[in-house]
Amino acid sequence: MTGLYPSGYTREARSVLPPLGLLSLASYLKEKHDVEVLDMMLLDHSVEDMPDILQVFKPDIVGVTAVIGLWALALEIVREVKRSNSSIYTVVGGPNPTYYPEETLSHREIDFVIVGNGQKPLMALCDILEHGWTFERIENCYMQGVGYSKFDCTHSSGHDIGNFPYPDRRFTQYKSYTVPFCPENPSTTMITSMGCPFRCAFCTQNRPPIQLCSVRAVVDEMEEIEDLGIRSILFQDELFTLYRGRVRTVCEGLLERGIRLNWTVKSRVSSLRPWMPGLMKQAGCFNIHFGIESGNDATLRRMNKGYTRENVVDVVKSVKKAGLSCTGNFMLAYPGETEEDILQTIAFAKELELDISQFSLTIDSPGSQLFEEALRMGRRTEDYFSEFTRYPDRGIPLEQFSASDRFSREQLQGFLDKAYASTRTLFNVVKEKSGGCYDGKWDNYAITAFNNRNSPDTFYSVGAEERTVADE
Ligand code: B12
Ligand code: SF4
Repeated sequence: MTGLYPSGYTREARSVLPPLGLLSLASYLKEKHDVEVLDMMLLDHSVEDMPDILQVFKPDIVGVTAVIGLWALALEIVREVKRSNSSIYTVVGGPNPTYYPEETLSHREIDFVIVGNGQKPLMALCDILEHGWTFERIENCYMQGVGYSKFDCTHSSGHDIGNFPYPDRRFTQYKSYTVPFCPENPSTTMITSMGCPFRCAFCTQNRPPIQLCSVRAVVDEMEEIEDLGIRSILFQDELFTLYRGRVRTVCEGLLERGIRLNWTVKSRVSSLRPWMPGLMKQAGCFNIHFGIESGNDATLRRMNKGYTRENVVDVVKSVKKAGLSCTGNFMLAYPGETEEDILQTIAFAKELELDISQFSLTIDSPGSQLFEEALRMGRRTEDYFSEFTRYPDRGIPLEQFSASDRFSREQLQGFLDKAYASTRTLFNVVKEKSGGCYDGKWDNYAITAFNNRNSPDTFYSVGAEERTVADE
């Protein structure tokens, strides 16, 4: 089986990160099946390369990861696989099919859709297809042509990330992943928990259950990463600092075993304990990333953030005092905000003197409380991600994303421009690290992910992911 990770950004200005989902699946499947993972983003492959790729790998099954932003591209890949060789089985999994399985399966080129953590259903599917057994119902797996009355994602504890082997990074060219803001490269990503118990109104990551890897598994995985010659790790946990005892034991484990890696985590202003930055620094942490979101206390309250501007100032100070760098994410044009409120947030980001600031326009993501409110108030009438999953060619214009209807498209763009021009951003880091030579456009600033590619004037702004994911 070959797992494909679609490519979607222009090369120069981005950090390419390993496809943890596919690597986790490959680690599990390799015990019984021949598996290859192709990171099309890393290798700069396009859909047009598919026929040649299939010639090389000669797969029986092709699995593709789908997140909403790259869904149009993922679907094109599946179509190209079927055009090149209709006898290859196509399987699609990942966050977007998990949220929208029925819409995903509405595309005839997809033979199977797997929801939730894919290890067990994918193994069962590969076993069946390999032995030529007739397809019987596999939990969390849906087959084309079968009329399902409902689509559910069952999550028993048997599906928790902690029950499966950690990702085997050797399935891709792991030394080729570099991240400009990491102190040393190569870099990789790691995830040790999924989910978050908080209830920020704009977020979709607070769905149960919370899944955790054991402390021992975390430290073992980091040791293997160090042995591979990788130097830095970006933790992708929504909230690494959620369980204090766990943070302490991971740090102590790293110190005891003498593991010297650079790492960065996402935290929440209200969940960082005063002792954490110092101990984390000793254990190799170089940066903490917060979803600060706003410089306006009224907006913070409406977001359900559970902290104030003043708390932010104290936490950022404590992080810097410990010698760590600090990254902050901000959301602009939250529903109810005036221009003055937005400018206050931009000014606050500047005042905090963060090492990196990231800004995004507020969207009311389906699945969030904000979206439910928009439905109740009649501002939304449909789940636009569901529509996009069914009809990706139509794209989603920026105006449709914005959760605020107070501003024109030009004004929204103006806020982003102002925010990025007046603070230190990732673009500055790339420029500095290249000795000032890098003069490209910071393309994360306007990701063309959701575009109908024929209409270049629609775009999805930076950090949508952080905005919904994370209290970084
Ligand atoms: C790391 C990350 C990124 C990285 C991706 C790096 C990479 N190469 O993977 C970066 C920063 C580039 C990124 C970007 C975006 N991201 Co992102 N990201 C995440 C994050 C924080 C962790 C993903 C991860 O590694 N998980 C760990 C692995 C083990 O889990 P997994 O990927 O879910 O995989 C499991 C299952 O999904 C399934 N599975 C996955 N793939 C496949 C494939 C097959 C064939 C099968 C059968 C099963 C299967 O099995 C896996 C193992 O159990 C998640 C949030 C989260 N906690 O998951 C958001 C998340 C995936 N991102 C999201 C979004 C929206 C985006 C963007 C579109 C944002 C934007 N501004 O454009 C872009 C898309 C572009 C892109 N390249 O992905 C959404 C997706 C929502 C959706 N409906 O699809 C998420 C869920 C966050 C959220 N709730 O908003 N992201
Ligand atoms: S924004 Fe962060 S803290 Fe808030 S619910 Fe989402 S993941 Fe949790």
